[in-house]
Amino acid sequence: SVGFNFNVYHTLQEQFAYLDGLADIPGVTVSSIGNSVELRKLYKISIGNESLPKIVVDCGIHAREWAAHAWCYKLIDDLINGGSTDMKRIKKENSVNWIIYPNLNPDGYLHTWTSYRYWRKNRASNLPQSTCIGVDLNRNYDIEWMNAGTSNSPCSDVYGGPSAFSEPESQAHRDDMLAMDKKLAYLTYHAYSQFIIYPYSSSYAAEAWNKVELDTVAKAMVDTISDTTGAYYEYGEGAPSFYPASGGSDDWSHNDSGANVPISLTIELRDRGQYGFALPESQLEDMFIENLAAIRVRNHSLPPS
Ligand code: 0X9
Ligand code: ZN
Repeated sequence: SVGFNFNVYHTLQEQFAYLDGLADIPGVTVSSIGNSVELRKLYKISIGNESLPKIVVDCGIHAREWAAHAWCYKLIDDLINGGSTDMKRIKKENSVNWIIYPNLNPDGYLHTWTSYRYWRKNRASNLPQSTCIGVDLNRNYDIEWMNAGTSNSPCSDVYGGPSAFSEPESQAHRDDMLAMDKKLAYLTYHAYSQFIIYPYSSSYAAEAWNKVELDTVAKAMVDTISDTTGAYYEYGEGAPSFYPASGGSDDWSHNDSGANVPISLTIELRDRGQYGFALPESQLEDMFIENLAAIRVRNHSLPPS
């Protein structure tokens, strides 16, 4: 990671070079869970002993949300190097195996660098139905698929795809999640809004079995953020407090017909709309500080580095 500046946005090539460089570090495993539509790797980073309970984190389901990708790289670095040079933190946090998918939509991300900064979806061809490209991966999971806040038009930015789990990116994520045991939490990072969302978003009727616990954790996270940098984040149940939108990775991960992870949250990172997806790099440092604190509110409380 020598030379990798976490406080700036990186090209896909730089991201992949950084990830490949992690393979030499003891206690860190770098793998690929499959390929994207355009056959790029879907990286998975495991930090800590793989027999331990897991906290699963992903970033970059939506291509244009660059704050999220930046966050995953910072988290990886903090888990490996935070605290000291002799991996003191990795040892202290060895009650958890951290699983991080730092970029679940690499084709879309590349497109935001080369062609169109505000691309959201993957880069699936929708031929012969349409010449419009892409499926919204966060409408493609099998949880009330195509029910709400989504579209069956391939030209829409919230196109849910021809069927649930039609996309190689969501399929690979599903298969890897289902293959892992002892999952304590699933945290999927998006931008922007400064909002922590818990299930369900898929409909107003659906209710998480542990809604009280989810609400308590989300509140603790936003309080920690506020105490750390003073940033104002909101929190709440998806459909009523954010908006209804079905087929999301958070709801699928929580549901017992999906990955069955008790704590499942979408964290919408900075900002609240001033710069939106084009968050200035100058805000990344504070965003990291507040979210490094927030992600540790639960079992593994360590001071932020
Ligand atoms: O609409 C989304 O997919 C997320 N917001 S974003 O602006 N990053 O696109 C919110 C996802 C909340 N969870 C579900 N709708 N399941
Ligand atoms: Zn998003």
